[in-house]
Amino acid sequence: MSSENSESKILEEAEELLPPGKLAKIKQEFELIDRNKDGRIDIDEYLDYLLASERASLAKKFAYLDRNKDGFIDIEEFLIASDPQYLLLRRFRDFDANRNGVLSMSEALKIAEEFNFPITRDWLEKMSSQTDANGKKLITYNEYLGAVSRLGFQ
Ligand SMILES: [Ca+2]
Ligand SMILES: [Ca+2]
Repeated sequence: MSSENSESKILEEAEELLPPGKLAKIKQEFELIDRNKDGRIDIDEYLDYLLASERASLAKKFAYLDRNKDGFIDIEEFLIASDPQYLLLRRFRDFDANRNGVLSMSEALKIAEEFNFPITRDWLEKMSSQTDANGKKLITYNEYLGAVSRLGFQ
């Protein structure tokens, strides 16, 4: 764009080049961004405009992460947001009463039901490497996470 082109000349030309209505839309957006109406967009006007829409979408994300809707993201909510497996691991530990890192097949299946994982006993037994004193299959945290992620769940 050469500097001798006046604004009206540029707009005239654009009118001819663009499909009807398009220029009006672009002008409207330009004027919206150019808050002090000096016919140019400065860096602050540009950033304010773009950050405003970013703020709206981040505010939505914040509301989603604030699971108990108290207006804050606490460390637990942050953990859940940061590690998709955290909730699952925590549930696993709830069931693992003696904290030895393994669950029975029926406990593992109960968790699957809670999280709506389409996991069958057969599938879990296939992933399991351990048995209890009675020869019944047990599943570890890692085996369980492996079984879940192989089904395409996080
Ligand atoms: Ca301006
Ligand atoms: Ca909260």
